[in-house]
Amino acid sequence: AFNGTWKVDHSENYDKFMEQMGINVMKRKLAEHDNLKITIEQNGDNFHLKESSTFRTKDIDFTLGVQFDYTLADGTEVSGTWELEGEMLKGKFTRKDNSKVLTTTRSIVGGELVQTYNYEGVDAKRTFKKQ
Ligand code: MYR
Repeated sequence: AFNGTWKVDHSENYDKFMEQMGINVMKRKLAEHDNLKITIEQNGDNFHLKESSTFRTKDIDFTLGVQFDYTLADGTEVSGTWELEGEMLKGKFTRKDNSKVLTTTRSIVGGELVQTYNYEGVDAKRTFKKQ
């Protein structure tokens, strides 16, 4: 269900979320228009993602329930896992610099991919359309 190429369509409260993450206003302005595109290939518990945005292109491999390292577009390093709960992917990632936790989910809602984000009490959401 997650397989395919997904292009960001709109974001809600993403600026506030990034502000809570400690990202400065200039980077936030750029990130708001990052044209993020994610290609997802799921094979059982294994995922291969291609991320592309105005910041970078990146390949990501992870297995459900297995911890991996990831660097956010602003350089923040995190480590954590994705798990599947029902139809929803739930991610829990810990920042390496301050040990605080970022949680995120991905789910398909009405044919769109919805990703939610939470960090220190601030929620955001980005909606992606299938290409
Ligand atoms: C992935 O599945 O895409 C890789 C792991 C994702 C970890 C959490 C992503 C949160 C992104 C928040 C961006 C904050 C602004 C730089």
